Amino acid sequence: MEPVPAGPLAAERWNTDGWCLVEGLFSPDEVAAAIDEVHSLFPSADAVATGEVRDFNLSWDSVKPVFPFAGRALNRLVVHDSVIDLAQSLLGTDHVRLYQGTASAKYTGTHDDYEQLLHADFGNHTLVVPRHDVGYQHLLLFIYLSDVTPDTAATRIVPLGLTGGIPAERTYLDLAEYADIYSAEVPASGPAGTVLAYRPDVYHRGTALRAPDSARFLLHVAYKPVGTDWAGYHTFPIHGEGTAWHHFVSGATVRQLTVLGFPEPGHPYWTPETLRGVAARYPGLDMTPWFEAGPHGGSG
Ligand SMILES: O=C(O)CCC(=O)C(=O)O
Repeated sequence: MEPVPAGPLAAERWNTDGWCLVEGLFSPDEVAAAIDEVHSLFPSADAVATGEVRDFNLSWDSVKPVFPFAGRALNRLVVHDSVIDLAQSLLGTDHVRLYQGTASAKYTGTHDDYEQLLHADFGNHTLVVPRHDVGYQHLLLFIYLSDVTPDTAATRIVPLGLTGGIPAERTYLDLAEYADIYSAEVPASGPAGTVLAYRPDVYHRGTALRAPDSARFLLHVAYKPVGTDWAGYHTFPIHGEGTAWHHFVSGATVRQLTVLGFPEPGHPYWTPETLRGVAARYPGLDMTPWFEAGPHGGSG
């Protein structure tokens, strides 16, 4: 299935197949800057191929860098207006929250070949099972930061229509029992800058790189509707004392902060005291919209 612009066709695929490939969400410069920055987090394909890299954990289960990243280019994609627009449109609500932002790398010829069983991500994205209607669905995204082809570890995906009979609680599919489902998987290929959007009950699996001396880099990003406390992956307040967070906040928009759970201008949280305190905590953040919306009472 080829990438399409965000719009009715992408939405139809998301609703019918449970996944779609979206193109054109970012400018070429934004993609190029993010690729440069991801290379500062991970070894290059060449460095791995030549054996130069010795002290880097290349296995898939290694701890991965998470949002907020130290630079601006990756953060920009995670909370890009077009990504938030996509989340709002596919989830059918304006009230969305980012709940995952992480970067990953895979290489040709490492001891971990990255071949996975078909699985659905709700196993580690929610405490319950997926529900499809508005207000309950979540959106998982892979933002490609290298060209992704069947030989460079394109994720294999199965359209939802073929997996409807699988019991709702089954997160992993046995190779022999579900051989017919494995034979129906297709690669989610696309050039750097493409976004794979998929639902948490869509069966998919990671695969090995077969192209010589190659690497695949991507961002894993997920959004959910407000109020779905049973779904999650990271918490952001844990980063509140870090320089990456402060750097991010100093350039962030109201919309970007809102999807992270920061109280919106006009929210009852804001009192004269909290307005002053937050402004003091983040001297680089232009708090004009929060001050203009005013306080809601309190002790300040
Ligand atoms: O690497 C991929 O293509 C998919 C990874 C994945 O599905 C996972 O780790 O859960």
